[in-house]
Amino acid sequence: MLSESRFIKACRREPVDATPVWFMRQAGRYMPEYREIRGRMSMLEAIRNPEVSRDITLQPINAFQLDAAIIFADILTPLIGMGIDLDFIKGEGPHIENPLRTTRDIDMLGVPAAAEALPFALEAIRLTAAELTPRGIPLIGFCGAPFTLASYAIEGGGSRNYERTKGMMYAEPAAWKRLMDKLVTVLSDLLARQVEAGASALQIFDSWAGALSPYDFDRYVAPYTRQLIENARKSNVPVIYFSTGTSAMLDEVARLGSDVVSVDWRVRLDRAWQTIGSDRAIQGNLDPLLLFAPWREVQAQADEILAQAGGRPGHIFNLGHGILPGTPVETVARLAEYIHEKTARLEQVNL
Ligand code: 1CP
Repeated sequence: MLSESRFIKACRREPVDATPVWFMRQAGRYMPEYREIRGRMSMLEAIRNPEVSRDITLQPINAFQLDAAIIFADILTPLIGMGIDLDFIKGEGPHIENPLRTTRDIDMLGVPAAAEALPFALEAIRLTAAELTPRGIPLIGFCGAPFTLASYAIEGGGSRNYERTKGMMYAEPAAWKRLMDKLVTVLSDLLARQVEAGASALQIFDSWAGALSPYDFDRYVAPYTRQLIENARKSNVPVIYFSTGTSAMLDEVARLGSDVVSVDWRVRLDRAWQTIGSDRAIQGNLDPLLLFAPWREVQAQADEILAQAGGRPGHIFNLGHGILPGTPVETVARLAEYIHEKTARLEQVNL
């Protein structure tokens, strides 16, 4: 049934009645309903409570015309089960008390099964899919990519220059390989279990891959990311690879083998598609900052993206990165509606 949904059809490059839309980080602080829940509990408490996770996941689905939901969780929670002491600090973001600094730290990391380390995450997917399936809306399961997760685990939080991460990569290649292999094992299991629990598609977030040169990406990172994608595709659901800042190495990105490539706004969608190849679906690519602009500007730039997609099957409208806190809710609502209206009309014209 969900294979007939716009979103899944577009992932498979089948024709659709209107371009599907969802927004990365569509559940979050810009929504008053979300702030209300977070006023009562911490980020980790919310993630560890399957009913709360379900309720937050459904908030944007109930508020806007979206064609897919993404489970409320975080890319960093799998690190906890591996032995990393993670917390989310208010106003600062993720913080790790015991970052990986030595090869011994890497050897000490556990490789737990998702069913043991993240039972709440799988239960949240079961509860959410039970609500969404009758409504015909697919649920996206996700994980972080090995490089992006390693960067948090090694730096201890967000980073500007990734000094320690690259330092480990260059100076301790054998330990780096062991770390990447452990992450691929943990993440492959997590993705497979998410599909078993009811996820209809999988997205791999490689938010910081753009910090790498094409050489480093190919040599130190891509083999592991490719392996993760290959493992994920065995679950027979579409796999989306998302990254930012990678527009100068989209050929390398395409070679990772995902069904859908998510691109940011630093590249024209039509050029990105040319590089990636017409045998792949493409997701993107409005600058999330545009949602703060007057509607005429949002509309003009959304029109431009749709024109670049050119009505070809396999376009999923999204942002190039997550919705920012403070984004006007009305613009999010209006944009989702507008994409549907505009592309439904386009199809009639084409007929
Ligand atoms: O709708 C959704 O997408 C919600 C589910 C979700 C997802 C897919 C959350 C909830 N986080 C993520 C992925 C995630 N987490 C990524 C990849 C996507 C991206 O690049 O935006 C990354 C890098 C993280 C790490 C993380 N978690 C950050 C970024 C810090 C940095 O280094 O810049 C932050 C601030 C968090 C906390 C977090 N996770 C999710 C939310 C809604 C929040 C904010 C918590 C809050 O303030 O209430």
